[in-house]
Amino acid sequence: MGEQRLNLPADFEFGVATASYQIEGAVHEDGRGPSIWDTFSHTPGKVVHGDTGDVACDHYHRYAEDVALMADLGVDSYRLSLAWPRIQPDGKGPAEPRGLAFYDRVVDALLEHGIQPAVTLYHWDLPQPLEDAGGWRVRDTAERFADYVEIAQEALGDRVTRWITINEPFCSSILGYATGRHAPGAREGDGALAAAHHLLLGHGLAVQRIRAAAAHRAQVGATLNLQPVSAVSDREQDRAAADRALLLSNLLFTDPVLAGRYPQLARSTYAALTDFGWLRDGDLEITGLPLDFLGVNYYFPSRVRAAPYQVEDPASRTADDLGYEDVVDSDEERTAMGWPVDADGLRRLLRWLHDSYPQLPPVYITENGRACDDVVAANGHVHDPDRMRYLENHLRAVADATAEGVDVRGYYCWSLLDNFEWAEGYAKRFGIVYVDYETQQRIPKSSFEWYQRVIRDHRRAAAS
Ligand code: IFM
Repeated sequence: MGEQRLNLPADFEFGVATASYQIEGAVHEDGRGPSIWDTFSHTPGKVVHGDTGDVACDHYHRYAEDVALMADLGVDSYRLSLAWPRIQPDGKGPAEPRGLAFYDRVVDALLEHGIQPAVTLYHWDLPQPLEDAGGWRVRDTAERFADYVEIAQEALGDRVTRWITINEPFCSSILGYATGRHAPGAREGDGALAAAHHLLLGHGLAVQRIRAAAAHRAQVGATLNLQPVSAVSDREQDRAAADRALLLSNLLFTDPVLAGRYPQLARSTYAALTDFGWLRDGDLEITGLPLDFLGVNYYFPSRVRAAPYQVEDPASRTADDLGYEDVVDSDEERTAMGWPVDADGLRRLLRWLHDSYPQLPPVYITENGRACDDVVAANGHVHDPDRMRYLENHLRAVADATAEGVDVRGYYCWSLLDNFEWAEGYAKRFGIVYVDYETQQRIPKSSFEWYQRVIRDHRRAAAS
């Protein structure tokens, strides 16, 4: 592995990513308020083994050790997220200085090691009081989000120059409000579509606030999780099913953000569920504000065939009930999550973005990685060749896309640490650093050493 050079641009950036609720723990400390994930994870039956983020990786107390690990790894940038309920425990009102002070410490520690922070403002931990008032279904949450973003920008904007407004609005809206797999666990039609819209509106309002306040011009973007989508056959019903899958996984988000529109297919597909009453004049100019970059999270592609709807009456369906199902061949490699492995899917996705959106800004891969059933061997090592191969092949796919003309500026591996994998709890490990949750010991896996070499070799080659 790694004998052949990765043909990435000389100034290509390498990073790692995490998110607040997945690693921080300390949920009752320093004035932090409850988030929807505290509520959800403490609800019996929602998370595997009843796991919660109460302690997670205890990063709140061990951040210095984790930053030192990143320095050793040699990354250019670290993508972290801020917990809104640490900064505004009720989701509105004055800032909690102790919450801001924690992120001050983290940002300063990163900069001391020459690591650029890339800060995600919303990675799913909505303050519970805002959910009690309607959550992302209501427009007010987008306005509250913009206020919180302004507080964060004022506190950290002198040092943070890369902001990611929202992470994976598909998950926050569709998994949160349609399938019920994620917090807040709702199963709705119009509510889920309204949530998607208000997340994107919140994103646009955040872009405006950051640009208005930034002393120097900060880079601002959003992170979308996207998939290349194909039909299993040329049959008309499978091709139509693939169109609906593309709508739900990509177009509902890429069109408003990259083209300031909703696709016609959204109107026809969801005609029985919604009258788009939540869409106001001027909203799409805000969701579609030009961005400095697009963050793309890629894990696996979608291959679909037509399937029966779960609910007969179109007006009573949830927003994800679109009459298709994903197909994975029995001989395809899968990760510990059950997700198919297809590195070229990342190249195809990047090409699709490039070909579909003339206004596509530069792209950062803000997440990519895989879960493996990692174990600590008798000699204390964690050997994860499947992850190394996965990461290498996906980096090669990025290089292929850049060779085809897509402007990709960097890559963040998901994740630095094993962590709380949402509804899967601690059962799935994505880290390049193993976390022993009993002792909180960190053990860099062989993929950590591999990534370290990739970064070092790239720097050497770029300098020569
Ligand atoms: O752990 C998540 C992350 O929070 C968002 N993107 C996908 C990852 C793996 O499921």
